[in-house]
Amino acid sequence: MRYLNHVADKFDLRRDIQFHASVASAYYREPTHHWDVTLENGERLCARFLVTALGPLSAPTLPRIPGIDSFQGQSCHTARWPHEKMDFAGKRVAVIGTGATGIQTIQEVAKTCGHLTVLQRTPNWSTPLHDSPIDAEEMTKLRAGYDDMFQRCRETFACFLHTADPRNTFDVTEETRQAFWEELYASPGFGIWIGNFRDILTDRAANAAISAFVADKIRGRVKNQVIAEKLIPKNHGFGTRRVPMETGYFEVYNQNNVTLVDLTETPIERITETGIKTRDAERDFDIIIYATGFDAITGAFDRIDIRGSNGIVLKDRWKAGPETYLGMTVDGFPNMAMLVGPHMALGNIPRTIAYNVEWVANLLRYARDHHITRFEANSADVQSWTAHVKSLAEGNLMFEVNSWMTGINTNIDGKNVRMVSRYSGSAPDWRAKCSAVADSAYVGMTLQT
Ligand code: NA7
Repeated sequence: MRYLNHVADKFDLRRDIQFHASVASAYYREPTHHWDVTLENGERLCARFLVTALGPLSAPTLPRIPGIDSFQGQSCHTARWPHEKMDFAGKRVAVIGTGATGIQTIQEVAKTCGHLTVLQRTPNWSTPLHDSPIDAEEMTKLRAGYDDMFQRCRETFACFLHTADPRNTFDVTEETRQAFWEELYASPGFGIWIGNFRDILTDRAANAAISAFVADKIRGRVKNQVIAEKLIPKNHGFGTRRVPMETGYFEVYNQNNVTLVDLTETPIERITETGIKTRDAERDFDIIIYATGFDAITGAFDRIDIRGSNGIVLKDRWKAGPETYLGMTVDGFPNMAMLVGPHMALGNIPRTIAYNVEWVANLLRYARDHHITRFEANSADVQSWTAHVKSLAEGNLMFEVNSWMTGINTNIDGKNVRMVSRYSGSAPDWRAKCSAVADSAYVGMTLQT
């Protein structure tokens, strides 16, 4: 927050931002080639071009559990965390959800609470983050290396410093493999996921081997082996969902003030005025934290009534999965460009978004300089880009499991069928394709004055 405020101040950005402006609808007007945008407070705005910057993880979802409004204690979704400090000392706290957010929340709350109850539906493969304070000397070194770091992030598959090891899992001996995995498990950051053998997400045997390695680590860290088994995922392999990074997460279950409730054995029946009723017990809580995730990638678009030419509704257009050109435009929605929309390379978003912003800004600059009043992706090119994105997902084990990355959200109607909503090729490939389009005066799009 401090950093974002610093950037806003440094570049004097606030004068160009209208805060507390929730957009209710955006309608494209064909006769005049412009967008009419209406805010929830009724204010109306008019613009030639509409750039969406909605974020892939910005539409939080609460679970569909009866009685959720009846709880009299304190409760919140993790993405709507109160600005005032929450005090857990001596409190009975429940956390629902064990994704990346739940895991970070659980390991912090467990430090100070009276009693913590974790309500888990699906465990996730979590590995150590190993972060630590950076001293002045190291910071100086890091600062001196910024140019190299940014250059490396431009070159790697997912724009991270880490990138896949060129070897396959079974190219090396068992001894070398185990030593490599031990090294990754002991290293900071995403290395064990992003910097692992190149085939861990495409070869089932390789994926099973790294999963077995991480499962043993969990068994070694959790004293009660019945609980350890509950914390080891059984319905998906390591890395096929976003790997939550943790600091002391598994050790939390060795504390006697922490209880793990397995919702597959005893599902939640309702939230009551005083707590949570599962099939086998009723527990009272002072605080309930919903770490239940997001209607990801397309969810924030679905929450706005976006209508293109001929009144097509974007939500309907994308019912069976998003269709885009380059992840930045959609046919039927002229003059609309997306930042971090579906079908673009995600990876290290702060890095990929920089290119995304430049590409869109260049398109708008080109339109201004060439007196273009209307641009639209051609339907055939949207179809072929979408087919290309889907073909990249083939054989990638991440697309064979339920997760926010495959568009599954059990708390929303119509989000129960897996879809390919993100580009899974390399970021350099994606950028090269997008740059080729821009360099050829926007092949695949129709531009009109
Ligand atoms: P996630 O990763 O989508 O996790 C949401 C968690 O909430 C997950 O464990 C879900 O279990 C659980 N959940 C959702 N609905 C329910 C209901 N109704 N009952 C019980 N449990 C439920 O969201 P995060 O916020 O943790 O992380 C999102 C991304 O943000 C993360 O990957 C990073 O990239 C940043 P399920 O697995 O569906 O059984």
